[in-house]
Amino acid sequence: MEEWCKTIPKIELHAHLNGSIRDSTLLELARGLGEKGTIVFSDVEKVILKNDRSLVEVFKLFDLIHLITTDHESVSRITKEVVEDFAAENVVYLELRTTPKRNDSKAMSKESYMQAVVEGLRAVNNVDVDFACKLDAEATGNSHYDNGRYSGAERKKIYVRLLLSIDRRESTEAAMETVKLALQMKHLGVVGIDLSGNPVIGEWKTFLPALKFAKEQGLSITLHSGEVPNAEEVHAMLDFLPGRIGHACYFEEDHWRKLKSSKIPVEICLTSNIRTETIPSLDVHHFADLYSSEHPITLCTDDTGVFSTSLSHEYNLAASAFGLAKKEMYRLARNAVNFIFAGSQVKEELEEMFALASKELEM
Ligand code: 6MZ
Repeated sequence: MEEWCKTIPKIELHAHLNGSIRDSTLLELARGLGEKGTIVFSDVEKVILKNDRSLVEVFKLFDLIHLITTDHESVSRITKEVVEDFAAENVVYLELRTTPKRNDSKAMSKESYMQAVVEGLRAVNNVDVDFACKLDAEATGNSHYDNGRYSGAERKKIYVRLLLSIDRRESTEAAMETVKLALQMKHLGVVGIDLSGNPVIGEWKTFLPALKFAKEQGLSITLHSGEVPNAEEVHAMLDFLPGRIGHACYFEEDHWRKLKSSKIPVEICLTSNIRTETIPSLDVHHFADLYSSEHPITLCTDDTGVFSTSLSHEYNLAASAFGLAKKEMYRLARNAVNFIFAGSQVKEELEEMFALASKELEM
């Protein structure tokens, strides 16, 4: 089944760039810093290779990852590799999110950080990357799936769109700076804003002005919601009516009611939730209830590197944990087209590609 899950076209809507770094790349970059004496490699190696981490430890690991990766060259390299890795397992549309960062010691601004991400997209060469937003009228429509194969003979194609993350550690001004940068970068495939970071830090009211502004300006919004118990914040987030929400682990009865009536799609990250113990086991995961009540959901990886997972693995996990057959898995994958933040032209091309794929897939 995992092999089959690899062959189906898939859509990834919740992947953090630095959380998706390859272990081998992280170790190589860390070794380099160890040789320069910036870090003690043997200490860092233990942290990187440790597999089970609580939510608190995950955020400590992110601080370490950022220490190792925040220079322009590494950001470009990681972006290139992450896109290649998703494409290799037949992800056909990737919404990649990342937190624009300043690093004065490397003369890095939020803008130059994002330029490095775009350089990384341009550097991908073993798959065609469609990342710059075309206006519908300008779209060429020369889909790479015209020959009746969605993968295989011709070069593969992956659509990549970017979401700029606001870290919950940031101030209102810093959040606003990120939104303005997103607006400036629309022509480079930035389609929205994400709110993420350590869920025990920061307050909703700090980010709200920037998120409101983003919405008014036509950016799509996704919010990490309910990663820790915070009933009031979850209500405020649902009232905001974001385009999607991520996780929804600590939701209470009235949150579920509100979520279901508003039909906000949920990005489900099974392995991440289990590893960080925000959900005790898959048999009590909210996937089952949302799936059976036909609420819009999409399977995602969150952080392939940090949680040693892949989107195919997440699909396989869902199939076995919730007893879903191939047809149902295919439908789940295809349904995600409805929740992407890119425009109607991309949606149509993806629909067409899924239709072609269904003729070839054994189901
Ligand atoms: C909340 C998360 C996260 O932005 O440097 N991030 N935020 N919950 C999660 N679930 C475990 N996983 C990742 O990628 C890493 C950053 O993404 C957010 C955190 O802010 C983390 O520092 P970028 O590319």
